[in-house]
Amino acid sequence: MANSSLPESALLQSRFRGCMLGLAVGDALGAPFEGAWFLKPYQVKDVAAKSSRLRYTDDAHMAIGLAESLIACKDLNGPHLAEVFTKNFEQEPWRGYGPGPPRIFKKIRAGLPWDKAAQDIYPGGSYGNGAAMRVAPAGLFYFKDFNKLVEAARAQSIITHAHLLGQEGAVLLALTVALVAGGSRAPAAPEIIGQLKQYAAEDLYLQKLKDMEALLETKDLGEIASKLGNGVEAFNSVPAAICCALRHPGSFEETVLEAVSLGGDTDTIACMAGAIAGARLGSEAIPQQWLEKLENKDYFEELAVKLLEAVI
Ligand code: F2R
Ligand code: MG
Ligand code: MG
Repeated sequence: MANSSLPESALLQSRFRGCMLGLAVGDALGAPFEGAWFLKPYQVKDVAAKSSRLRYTDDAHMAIGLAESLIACKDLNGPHLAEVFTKNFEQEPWRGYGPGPPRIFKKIRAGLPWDKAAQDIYPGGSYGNGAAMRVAPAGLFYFKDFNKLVEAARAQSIITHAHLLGQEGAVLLALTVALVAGGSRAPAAPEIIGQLKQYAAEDLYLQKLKDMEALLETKDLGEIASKLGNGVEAFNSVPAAICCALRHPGSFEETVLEAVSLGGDTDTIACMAGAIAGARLGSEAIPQQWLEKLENKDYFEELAVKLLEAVI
């Protein structure tokens, strides 16, 4: 993509659209395979080609909620966001939510404070990937200020994911989105990994970031899944999603097809990888045949435009 030749505002608009559309397309492509073993990219393409609609799940649904709240409040507002997440879930509870969030939304409705309701849902809180899968709009919104980005990524996490490992996954994903969306040219993989290491406080993520460096060129997807993970835990999915995006810096299609091909939590890994690839390459890089079928495509674009208007 020749994005670097576009004027700055058009470039940013393309990247913001690319991120919001990319996360939804990735989620929808991966959704039919969630929990599957390894796949071949052509299997993923075939299922998408035969589908009349590409339907997204809780991942993109919660990203919509985060974008709506950031746009309405012009900042991360915990109580407002908790209300938006809860209301959106109540309107569309069939989107395939993880086990924890619906229980938390009930507690919020029963009057528990937004930053307390998730504390005892699992021992130490949830380290599921639910906080990371939805965080990309915060990466866009705070792309100019990494301190605020980290604070916001954590604040949006604690509504449902109190565990530090759940929060750190969200921080790393949001930072990656900001790094590729923000500059005149997206940094190369070693530079991105180096920056992420500076923000990784937990040894588990630091080790996986080190492992990622050695996996950028491998042809063995099994090695990626076994070293970085492909599961529902944040630490077993965020590194894999970042790795897929860094391995294919010039292709949205290759990024998301690889993310789904890893198997496991396919919708979520592809959602996060799609957010990064879309933010890097812009909306023009997303195959038209997928965009045409994407459920609520116009709304994802509208949110992207409003997010950008709120930050420039
Ligand atoms: N829910 C699903 N997939 C199930 C199938 C859906 C089906 N296709 C359908 O259409 O209905 N996917 C979605 O859930 C994942 C995000 O989950 P989230 O929001 O993080 O939920 P939760 O419950 O907080 O955590 C998920 C699991 O992680 C483990 N876990 C978390 N913290 C733990 C802790 N402290 N100790 C032990 N285990 C912990 C638990 O197994 C949780 O159930 C995404 O994949 C999204 O797509
Ligand atoms: Mg899902
Ligand atoms: Mg999932």
